[in-house]
Amino acid sequence: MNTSFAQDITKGLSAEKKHLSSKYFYDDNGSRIFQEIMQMPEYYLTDSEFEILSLQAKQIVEALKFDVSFNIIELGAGDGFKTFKLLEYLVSNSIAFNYVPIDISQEAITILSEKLQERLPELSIKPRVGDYFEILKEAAKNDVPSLLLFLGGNIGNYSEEKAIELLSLFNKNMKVNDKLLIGMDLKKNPITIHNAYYDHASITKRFNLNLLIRINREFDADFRIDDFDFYCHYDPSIGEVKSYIVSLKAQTVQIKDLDLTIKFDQNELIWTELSKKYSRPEIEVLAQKSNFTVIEHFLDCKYYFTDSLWEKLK
Ligand code: AVI
Repeated sequence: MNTSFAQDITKGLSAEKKHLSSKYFYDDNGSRIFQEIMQMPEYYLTDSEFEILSLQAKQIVEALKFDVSFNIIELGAGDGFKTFKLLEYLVSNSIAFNYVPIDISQEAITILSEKLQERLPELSIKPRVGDYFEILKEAAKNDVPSLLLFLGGNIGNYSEEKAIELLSLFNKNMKVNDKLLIGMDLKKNPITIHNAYYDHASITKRFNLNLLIRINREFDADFRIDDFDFYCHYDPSIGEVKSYIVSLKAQTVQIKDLDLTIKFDQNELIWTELSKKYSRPEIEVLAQKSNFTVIEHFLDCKYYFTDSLWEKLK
């Protein structure tokens, strides 16, 4: 049994205000639904970041100011689709580097490595499966400068406190002058943001409800999926999209393997996800609080998203 998931379900569904973490969205099925989300016309984040890495690879590499061979360590590499353009630029300009993609999924890493070897045969790729920090710690031991990639806007799924904790941990496992390129979604017209999460085809709804399907399968629970719905809300004054699962009626759910009976009132919510949107000053503060300095922001042409280049301070 996945024990941290079990503990989080017990704690989250027994709380006065029910909650479940979006980190549990990504079982095989959830990862597939997320691929669908990234292809939706409303989900501008992926296209914006792809544009940045396609059109500004040269500027990003110049801003690194690494004058020797370096490592590019990608945290949560997934299918590596976005990173491809950056790697392609480096390879075609004969710049010396190793690409170290890290992911918890062996399957994702195998597919990524095969694809890259086929499309960029000259690329030096050293894929790793496992815990980010173990691998980062090892990388920090050698003298080779590193560029860490944390793309896709994933930092936005952490509360401010957790984001600072995570970024400080990255920082602790980096060498002075190492760089971090971090993808962050920017504040913009609230309707654009609302539509990216409240999509017409209800793919984001499926993404959320898949969490209940996952709990049914892994813990022998009896959530009746049709008796739940999805709601999300963007509050532009604080830059937060919050997503929820809504119980459509008063009902009781058994989670047999956890010996739990959960009661829901009609319209009761389970908070599932935070997707934070940032202003540039907020990004500066986040960098400072985790011992980085912002070198430069690389924005797409609509100013929707930034790949922000940070440097570890002494
Ligand atoms: C992975 N993460 C940055 C996505 C986001 O935009 O918060 C996950 C997601 N949730 C709903 N749609 C996409």
